[in-house]
Amino acid sequence: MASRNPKSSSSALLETSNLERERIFDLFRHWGYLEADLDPLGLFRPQPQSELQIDGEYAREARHFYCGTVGVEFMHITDPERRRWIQERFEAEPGSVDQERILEFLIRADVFEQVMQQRYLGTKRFSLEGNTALLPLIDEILDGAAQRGAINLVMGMSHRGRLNVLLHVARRTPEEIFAAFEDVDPRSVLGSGDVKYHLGATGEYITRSGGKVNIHLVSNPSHLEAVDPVTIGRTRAKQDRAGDGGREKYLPLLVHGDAAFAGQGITAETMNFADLPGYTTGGTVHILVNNLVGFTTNYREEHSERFSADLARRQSIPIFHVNAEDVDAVVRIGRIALEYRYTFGTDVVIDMIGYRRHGHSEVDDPTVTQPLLYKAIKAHPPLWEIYAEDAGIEAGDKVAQVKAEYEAGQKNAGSITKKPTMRDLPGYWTEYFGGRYKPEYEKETGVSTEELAELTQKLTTYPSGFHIHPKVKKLLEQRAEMGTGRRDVDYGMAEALAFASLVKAGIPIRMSGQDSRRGTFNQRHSVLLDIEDETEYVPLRNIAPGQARCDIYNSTLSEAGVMGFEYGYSRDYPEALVLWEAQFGDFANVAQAVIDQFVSAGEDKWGLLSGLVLLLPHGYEGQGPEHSSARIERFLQLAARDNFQICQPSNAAQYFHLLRRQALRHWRKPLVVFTPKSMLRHPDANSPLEDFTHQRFLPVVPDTGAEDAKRVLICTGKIGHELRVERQRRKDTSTAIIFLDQMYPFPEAELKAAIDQHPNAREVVWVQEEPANMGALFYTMPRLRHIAGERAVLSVKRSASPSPSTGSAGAHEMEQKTLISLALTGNKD
Ligand SMILES: Cc1ncc(C[n+]2csc(CCOP(=O)(O)OP(=O)(O)O)c2C)c(N)n1
Repeated sequence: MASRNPKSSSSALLETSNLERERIFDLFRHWGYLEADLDPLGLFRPQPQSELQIDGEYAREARHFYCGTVGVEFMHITDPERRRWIQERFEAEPGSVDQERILEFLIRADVFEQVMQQRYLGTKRFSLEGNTALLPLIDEILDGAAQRGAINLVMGMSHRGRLNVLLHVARRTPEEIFAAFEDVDPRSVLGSGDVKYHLGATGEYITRSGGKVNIHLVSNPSHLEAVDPVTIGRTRAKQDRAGDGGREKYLPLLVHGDAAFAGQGITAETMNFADLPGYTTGGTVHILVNNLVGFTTNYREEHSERFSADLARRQSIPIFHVNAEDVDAVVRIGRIALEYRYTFGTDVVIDMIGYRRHGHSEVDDPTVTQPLLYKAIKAHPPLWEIYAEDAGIEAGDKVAQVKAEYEAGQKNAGSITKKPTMRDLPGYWTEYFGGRYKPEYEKETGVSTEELAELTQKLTTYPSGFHIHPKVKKLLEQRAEMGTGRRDVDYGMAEALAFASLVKAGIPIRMSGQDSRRGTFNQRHSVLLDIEDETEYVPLRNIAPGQARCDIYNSTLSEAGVMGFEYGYSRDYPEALVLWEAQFGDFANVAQAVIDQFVSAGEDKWGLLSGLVLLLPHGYEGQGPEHSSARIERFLQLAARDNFQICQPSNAAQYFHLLRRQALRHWRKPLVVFTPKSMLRHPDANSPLEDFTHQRFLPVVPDTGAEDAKRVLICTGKIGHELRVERQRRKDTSTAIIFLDQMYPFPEAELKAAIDQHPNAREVVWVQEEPANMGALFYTMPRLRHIAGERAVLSVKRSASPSPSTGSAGAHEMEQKTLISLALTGNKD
C-alpha cells in the first residue's frame, strides 16, 4: 500500500540507520554488563557474548557506554520509563567529580588501616583495603541525599571495613576507636558487651556541599545479613514518626559482603519488603563490598550465577556493577543510584568489585588457599597511589599528615580510662529504661466499664451501607455482648479492647505476622471487608478523635526477616506497642538468630532496649510435631538478668492486662507470649467483663476454691484448663491447680503464696504437655524445690522425645488422657 506521505529516500535511510543503532544499542543494554571490565586484578574476566561481537561505529559507541568499568543490569526492569531513565544517564558524558576530595578519602582509609596494623599486629580488624572506594562512594550518596532532604542515614553493615566507616562516615574520633583496641575499662563489661566491630554508633556528617546528615550505624551481630531487616525496620519507624516526607528524610543503606549477600536467605527476605505498604522505606541503597572471596571460599563456590548480586534481579531494580579501582566511576554510580532511589522510590544495588588485601581477618594467611590471587594482590599498589598518579596529584604530604594525625589519636587513646559510648540515643528513649525489674514499675491496667462499653461500640460498628460478611457480623454482635457484660469476653475481644484502649490513650500499635489481619485462627478480624467492593474499614482506626495510629499488616511468608524488621521498628518507636505474630509458634525458630542475637541479647551486648512482643501460638492439640510447640524451653534457656518476659496468659482478661502492662510500663523489655489456639474461644478461658476493670496482670493465678487440697498442680496454659475440667468431672476436692502465667522473671513470692494457700498439700506437681526434654520442666523444677519447703516436688510430662509431638491425632488423645489422669491420681516422678 502506497504511503500518503512518502518519505524522502534520505530520511528513510536515516530511519533505517536509527533502527540499526537502536538494535545494536539494545544488545549492549541487555548484555553489555557481562563484558564489562569489572575486576581491578583482571582475574574475574569478562564473559564474551556472541551477540556483542559486532564491528562498526554503533557497536564501538555502545561498548564504550556499557562495557567499560561499569556494567549495568536494567533491562529486566518492567517500567519503560525507568529503563529510559537509566539509558539516558549511561549514554551521556559523565559528570565531574572532586578528585582532591576522593583522594583524601582513599588515603585516610588506607593509612588508618596501616596505623592499626602497626600498633595491633595480630588483632582482627577486617580491613577495607582493596575496597577503599567505599568511602568516596558513601560520601557521594550522602551528598545527593542531603540535597534531596535527607537528615539521617540509617546504615547496616557487618565486619568488613566497619572500623573505617565508624571513623570516616559515623565520624567517631580515632581516640574512641583505638580505645576499643586498647580494651580500656574491661570491668565495665564483665560478662556482657560486644566486640568492637559490632558496636553501633551515631554521628554527624558534613557533606561535600555543606549539608548535614546524621549517621546511625546499627549494632549488629556476627550473623551476617541478620542486621538487614533490623535496619529497614528502624528506618521505617523513623519515617513513620516523621510523617509526611519521612521517606526523603531517612535513607537506609545496607553494606553487604559478596558471599553473605548471595548465600544468606535473610537478604532475600529483606529485599522482598521493598515495595510492600507495611514495610517499604521508599528504597534502600545496597552496596556490595565485593572482594570475590568469602573467608577462604572463592566466588565460584559462593553463588551459582555469575554475580553475587544476581539475587537482586528478581526485583525490578537496577544493579550497577562497578570496578572499585575506577573510583570516579564508582562515585558517579553512587550519584545515579541515589538519584534513582529518590526518583522512583525503590531499592538500588551497587556491586563494587575490588579485592581483599589481607586474609579474611589479619590473623589469617590467604596464601594457603588463594596463592595466585595473593601473589597478584601483593604486587598491586594501594588504590590511593594509583588514583593519585592517574589524577596527577602529589599525595606524599597528605599521607604523612594523615598518618601523624592517626598516630596521635592512637597515643591519646591510651589515656582514655572509661569505655567510650559511640552513640547518642534519640530523645524519644529518654522516658524508657531497662535493667532489672522493680515492682514500682507497675501501672494500673484496668479500664472502667463505661470506657469498655464505649470502645466496644466503636469496635463492633461500621459505616452504614457497609456490606459486612454474615460470619463477621455475627462475631461483632457477640463482641458487642462481651464488651457490655452480657457474655464473657474471649481472647479476640480482649485483644481488641486492649488495642482500642491503648490507641485511644495515644499509644500507637503496630503488628505484623502471617495472616494477622484476620488472624490465623479467625480470631482477630482487625480489618473489615465490604463483601461487595472489598473496601476496608478498620474499627481500631476509628476509636476516638486524635487517637494514635494502628497498623496491622499481613506479613510476607517470612519469620527471620519480619521478626527482625519488627524488632528494628520497636527500637525506634519505644512509645508504640510493636508485635510480631507467628502463624504457629513452631515457626518462630526460623527466626532463631533474631531471637538469640537481638531480642534476647540486645540489651546485654549493646545496652539497647526493645519492647517487642512476640505472639507465639502454642499448645498440644494433636496437630502434629510442627503445630504444637513454640519451644518454651528455648526462651527459658535464654532468660537471664531480666532480659525479657516470658508469659502464657491463662485467660482473656490476663491477656488484656498483659498487653496493656507492656505498653503502659516504661520498663522496655521484649515480651514473649505463648498464645492459645483451641482456648481462643473456649468458655473456660473466657473472662467476665469485671476482670477487665480492676485487676492487673497476675504472674500467678492461684486456686482459691480448693483449700483442702492434698496436692498442688502447677502448670501453664491450656493443660491447666483441661485439668480443671477433669477435676470437676471426677469431683476431686483434693487437688489444687495453679497457673503460672509469667514464667520469667520468675514470680517466686507470688507462687510461694499461692502454694501456701493450701497448707495440707504434701505434693507440688509440675504438669506440662511437652515432652520431658522440652517445655518449662527443667526451669521450674529447681525453682519449685526452692519454694516448696517440706513438700515433695514431682512432675508429669510426656516422655522425652526428639520431636515435640506425635503426628497422630488419636495418639495425641491417648497421651493427653494419660497425662491428665497421671496428674490427678497416678504416680509421678
Ligand atoms: C551467618 C554466618 N555464617 C557464617 C559466618 C562466618 N563468617 C564470617 S565472615 C565470613 C565470610 C564473609 O564473606 P563475605 O560476605 O564475602 O564478606 P567479606 O568478609 O569478604 O567482606 C563467614 C563465612 C558468619 N559470621 N555468619
